[in-house]
Amino acid sequence: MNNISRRKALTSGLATATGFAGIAAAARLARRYRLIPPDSGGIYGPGETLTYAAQRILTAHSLAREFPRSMISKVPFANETSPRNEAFQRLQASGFKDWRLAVDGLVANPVSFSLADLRRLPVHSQITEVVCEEGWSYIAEWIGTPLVEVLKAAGILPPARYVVYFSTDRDWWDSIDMADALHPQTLLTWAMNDGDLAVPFGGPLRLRVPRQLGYKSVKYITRLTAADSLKGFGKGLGSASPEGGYAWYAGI
Ligand SMILES: Nc1nc2c(c(=O)[nH]1)N[C@H]1C(S)=C(S)[C@@H](COP(=O)(O)O)O[C@H]1N2
Ligand SMILES: [Mo]
Repeated sequence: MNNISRRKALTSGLATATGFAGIAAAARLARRYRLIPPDSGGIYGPGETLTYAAQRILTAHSLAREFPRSMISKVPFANETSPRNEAFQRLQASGFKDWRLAVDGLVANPVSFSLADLRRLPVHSQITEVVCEEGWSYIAEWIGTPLVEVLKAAGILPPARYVVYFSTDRDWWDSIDMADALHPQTLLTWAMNDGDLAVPFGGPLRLRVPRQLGYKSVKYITRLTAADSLKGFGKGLGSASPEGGYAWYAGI
């Protein structure tokens, strides 16, 4: 089926799928088109599947809202994060010159980038909002290297369906599907507003995923893995968030 008729079949299917039986029907449809999120099991599973599948069909390429410069928050709010470990502090003491971003998994050339390497790739900036599930938000300009550029440089391979990303905070890891990984606003951010990305905001390197809630924008990124399945990571639910009761897919 071509993309448009596939999309039509899927949206009309999901649209008529209302109510109890409907959710099961939508889940069957989603499975057929491989739109099953990794946290599809359990009580909330059918709802997660419905949300993710419907969002992907209707808005796979849409842009997160961008704001004018005049709306940048005067006092951006850095959420409290867990204490940095010693290795992080050593890297910070030398101005992060030895910070590395490793890219591996389903790529033709596993590579490791320094921050200087990243800055030599095409640069993108956007003024978007960080939205926390706890109800607060702020707007800032984010400047960095689109994730797609890094994936291209590493030679991402066709079987890849997800990018899993890891932080120096071991409890913080997450993943996104290829629609978000290749999206122009998904940004390996190394600068914010008028300067380098400060540590409380995730410096030296944060993955900003502005089409999803703040918790998907993990700070202190050190490694990316391209994978065809999320089963082998953590408890197999796609990220640390569903392990703690939040949705894997957190589209806004
Ligand atoms: N490494 C790491 N990344 C993180 C967090 C964290 O505690 N550690 N908190 C997440 C949550 S829940 C939110 S809402 C945003 C908050 O971003 P901010 O600190 O820039 O406001 O960062 C996300 N990324
Ligand atoms: Mo959050």
